[in-house]
Amino acid sequence: MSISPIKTSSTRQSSLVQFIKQTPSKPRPSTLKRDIISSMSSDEQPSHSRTSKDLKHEEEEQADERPQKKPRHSSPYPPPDHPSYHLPPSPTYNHPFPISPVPQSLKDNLKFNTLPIAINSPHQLDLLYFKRFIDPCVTRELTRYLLEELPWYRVKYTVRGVNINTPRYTTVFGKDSTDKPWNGYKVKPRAIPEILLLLMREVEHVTNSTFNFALVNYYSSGTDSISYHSDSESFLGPEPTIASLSLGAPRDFHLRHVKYKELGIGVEKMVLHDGDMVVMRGKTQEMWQHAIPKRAKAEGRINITFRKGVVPYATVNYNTYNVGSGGIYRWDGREMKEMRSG
Ligand SMILES: O=C(O)CCC(=O)C(=O)O
Repeated sequence: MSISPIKTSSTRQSSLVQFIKQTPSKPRPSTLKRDIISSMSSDEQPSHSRTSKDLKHEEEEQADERPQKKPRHSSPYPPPDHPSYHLPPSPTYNHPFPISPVPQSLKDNLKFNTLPIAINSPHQLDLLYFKRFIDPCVTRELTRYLLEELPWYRVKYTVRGVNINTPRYTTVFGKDSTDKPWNGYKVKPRAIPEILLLLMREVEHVTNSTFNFALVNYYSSGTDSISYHSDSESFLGPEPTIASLSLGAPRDFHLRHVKYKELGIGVEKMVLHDGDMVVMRGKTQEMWQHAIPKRAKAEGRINITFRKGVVPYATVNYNTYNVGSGGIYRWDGREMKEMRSG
């Protein structure tokens, strides 16, 4: 892989040197035209909506040129020889209640922007950013479907005697890539629902990766958040690729280097909008932490991450911290309501 410096055409000079990576062509699109890193204060515009007229114009042109793609094959279910996701005994395996079939209108309108912008820094931040990866014509219906159909949890757990209330709704589907059978776990791994498989198939294609977990967060307001962490869990293997989709209201996404104080590296700030996808690759998880900080005001936002767990503990960990042992919440059209048990 060769790395060559590029000059920025932006009106604002980033404090970081900017690089464009010549990524392997297969099957990543070869049109990684620009490489943008934002080093800005939180009240500035994100790099993808800079006010520079030229840049905006260029982005609009690029958006117009983007091929809008339909999903590639008719079945959402991965083939039996999928390298990461071993098919569950049934498509609804261990779902706590039936998930309605995906409406045909939703399937028909699912289209994707497959052209990313590479975001890299000399400090081993390695991201791909797909602006409006999911076509805006379908994100509303998709968001509502996920809110209404998925089982949600507000997980409580204890770490070294401290009680933690997870400050967001969570849920998870999938199983690690080992041959351990689906019914061989104390926790109950749950089949990935059809809608998430449809998304996963497209994400796998554009990232040249395979996945076996879909973790879903719902931030119901600005007080819901996720604090700085990295997903460098050993159960994902070295240099994991994690694809992260956003639906609904915009939220700030912050990244900081693990040695940001010692090295004097500023926080990198982006705003993630409805339909956007960020793919974290390479050493990003090892060298950087990310967060969705609390905000005084924010509407609801869903986040879906696709990941690949490589040992059984991935299944145990993800279910423990995203499903837990408490009650199930369902969306009633206005808000989350805890289901009555029994
Ligand atoms: O909501 C997001 O964009 C980030 C989610 C995240 O960091 C996580 O689930 O580990």
